[in-house]
Amino acid sequence: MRVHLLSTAVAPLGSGLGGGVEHMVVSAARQLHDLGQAVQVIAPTGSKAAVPDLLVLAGQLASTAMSHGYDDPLPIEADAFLGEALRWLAARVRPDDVVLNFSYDWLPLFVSDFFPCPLGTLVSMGSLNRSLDVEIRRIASHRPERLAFLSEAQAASFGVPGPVRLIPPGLDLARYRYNAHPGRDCCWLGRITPEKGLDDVFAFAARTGHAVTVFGVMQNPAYWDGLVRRYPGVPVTYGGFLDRPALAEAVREYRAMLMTPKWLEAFGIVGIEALACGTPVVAYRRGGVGDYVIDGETGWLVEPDDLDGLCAAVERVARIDRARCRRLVENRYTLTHYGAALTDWLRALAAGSTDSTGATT
Ligand code: HBI
Repeated sequence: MRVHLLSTAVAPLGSGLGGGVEHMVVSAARQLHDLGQAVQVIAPTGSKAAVPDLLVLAGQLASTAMSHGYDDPLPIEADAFLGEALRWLAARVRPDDVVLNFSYDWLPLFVSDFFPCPLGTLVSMGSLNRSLDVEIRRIASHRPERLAFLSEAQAASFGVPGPVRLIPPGLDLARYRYNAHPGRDCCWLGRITPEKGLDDVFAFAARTGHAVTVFGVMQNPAYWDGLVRRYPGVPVTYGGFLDRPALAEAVREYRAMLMTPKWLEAFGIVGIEALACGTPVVAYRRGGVGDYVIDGETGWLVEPDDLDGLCAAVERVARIDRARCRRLVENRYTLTHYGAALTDWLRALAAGSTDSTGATT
């Protein structure tokens, strides 16, 4: 069996524009390789990743699924990267190979019915578009082993009946050093774009005077500039787009991480990166964060968009035991957990079981 990992089609690996999915693809390749699988990653031209076998293919990148309305038709370009990649794969895979698709797009879901080998999709975002929802629900009902999700809240957004297979990301804990004594105030991490809710961070800092360092790829500079103009003099600073090792070193210095998404964040990998260093997370109760932010134990959950609640919760972060935060990641979100979950999924895909949890029925 050869395992082919199809990366997100929105951006090259290494650009940061693929968000947490970039981390999931690269760490999946490394883990499966270490477990003895023959693995190949297929990603758009320009990709850079330290994986055993990286194949880059040319083709139009996909426009982000966030840019279309729920009922909009989805664009498909004749020379789309995804079309090229699927054509390349269809011509070469053997029946006992498996394709793991990390792109959140209609085409790989659709072709999975006719593909010459099992093709599973790790769904990386919540419900955004009707055509994708229909396809995901259809696969969930007739080939459930071909789907995996990041969190229960995300799976529920598609109206997929449970139980579902969950494969949350895993971290290399050696890279995240625990810190019991942080010296800095608050941090925020994510692509700088409206759906991540940076507005609320500026409003929070303006109201409380807490300093916030913002890390992440500057996807939408006009959005950032607008916020800086709207909130003159507030203690929010841009810390740049750091690579993951540098980020791990930075995040451990903060007393709290804020997560203020305006959309259903499927998981929010930055949240477990913070916890891995002992940094508690103060987050809106929206999407996958509820899986690892345990109210009063690993941080505080705030009702979505409740700015007063956010301000009050940050004042309570000293009550959180930082060692407990680290332990949660050790118990659930290591590379070992991730590799085991992926291996189990490969087994289910190869067996063609009909139960989404992997049990053959
Ligand atoms: N949009 N069309 C499309 N396909 C994706 O795979 C995709 C996306 N938007 C965002 C996204 N993936 C996520 O990976 C974000 O983490 C960037």
